[in-house]
Amino acid sequence: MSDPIKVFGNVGSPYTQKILSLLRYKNIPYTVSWGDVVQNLSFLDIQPPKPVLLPTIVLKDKNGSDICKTDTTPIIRYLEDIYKDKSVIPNSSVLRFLNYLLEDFADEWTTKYMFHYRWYFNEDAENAKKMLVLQHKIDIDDESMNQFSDVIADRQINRLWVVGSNNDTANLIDQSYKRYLLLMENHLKHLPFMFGQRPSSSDFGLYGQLTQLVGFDPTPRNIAYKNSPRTVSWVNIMSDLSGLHDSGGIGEFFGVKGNKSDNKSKLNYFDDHDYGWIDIDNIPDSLIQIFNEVGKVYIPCLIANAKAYENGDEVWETNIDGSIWKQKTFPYQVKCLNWIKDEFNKLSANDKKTTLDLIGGSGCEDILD
Ligand SMILES: N[C@@H](CCC(=O)N[C@@H](CS)C(=O)NCC(=O)O)C(=O)O
Repeated sequence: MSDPIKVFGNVGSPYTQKILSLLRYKNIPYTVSWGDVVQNLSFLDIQPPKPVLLPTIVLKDKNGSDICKTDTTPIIRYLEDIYKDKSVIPNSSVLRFLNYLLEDFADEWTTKYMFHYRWYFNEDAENAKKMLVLQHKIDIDDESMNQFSDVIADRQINRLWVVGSNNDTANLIDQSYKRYLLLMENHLKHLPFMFGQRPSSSDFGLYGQLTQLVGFDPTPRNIAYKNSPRTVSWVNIMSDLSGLHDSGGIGEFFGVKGNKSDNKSKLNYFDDHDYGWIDIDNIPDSLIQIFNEVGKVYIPCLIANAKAYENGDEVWETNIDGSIWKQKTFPYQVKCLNWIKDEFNKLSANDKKTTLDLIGGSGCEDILD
């Protein structure tokens, strides 16, 4: 067996949870080190990446040397090349693009829910600041815990404006989160995953943020339990999909009707064939509705942010869904926008048309030309 992949991250980091769940699903051996990434890397004589992000993953290259990687979206594509079984990237180029866009929405927009609820309300901030210290060192004394908690809370609360959480945007974030939960509730009535009977990389992205929203911070947890029991259960299921393969899992386990033997023999996610993905001629409306939310809230941000970056403006504001959205210009999200466009431009003219027929009118088309 190849050396386990080393994951360095935190329990309270949604992107760490995203990658760990994906590694479990793909049955890729790993070890995880919780806590201070730089310190943990130093124990192994591994140089930290620049910038250090959670998670940082370390794997062996072909020559057996350690390579350090950050940023889950490219990491997942890198792993797909090495570990071909149980692919999380749909074969159909149209679905592949939609999955890319949804993963980006998960990583860059639903993380705004996460960061906002964690630090905006006092009750959540009081919870988070203690938990984040305790997850680093469970046996820390109370005085030190309180000291470190205050340092963490100060740092993070001061960064709320970076993600666009402030008094002007709080209501919009809250409304978008509640709509998103209802959209998930509705979609999960029809399908167990975003793009069918098997999880895609966007499922893991959405899951990562939801681990925190549903399992860590009191305010969004209460909202989720009230508004979407299916999302809450989905998060628990998503946490470990290591057995979802071959004839296990979906049939009896998920209660899918028509458990015929010919069906069963197709339940094979080990090879990268098409089984389990939705058919692009038969995309459920519940999925299209999710893209309506992407187009309503996230796409205007990407556009305004890129414009501000081009003009050298440090902050920008725009109108989203009838409300003002204000935030700091974020160079990384200019890259996100360009990567989405690159993915779209990889499509044939026909596939571009199919994509636009599916999500045209959502607002997503504003960045796809
Ligand atoms: N796009 C990155 C985002 C990773 C990220 O931003 N992680 C957060 C923690 S959840 C982080 O490391 N923030 C920098 C910091 O806390 O200093 C990914 O997908 O991995």
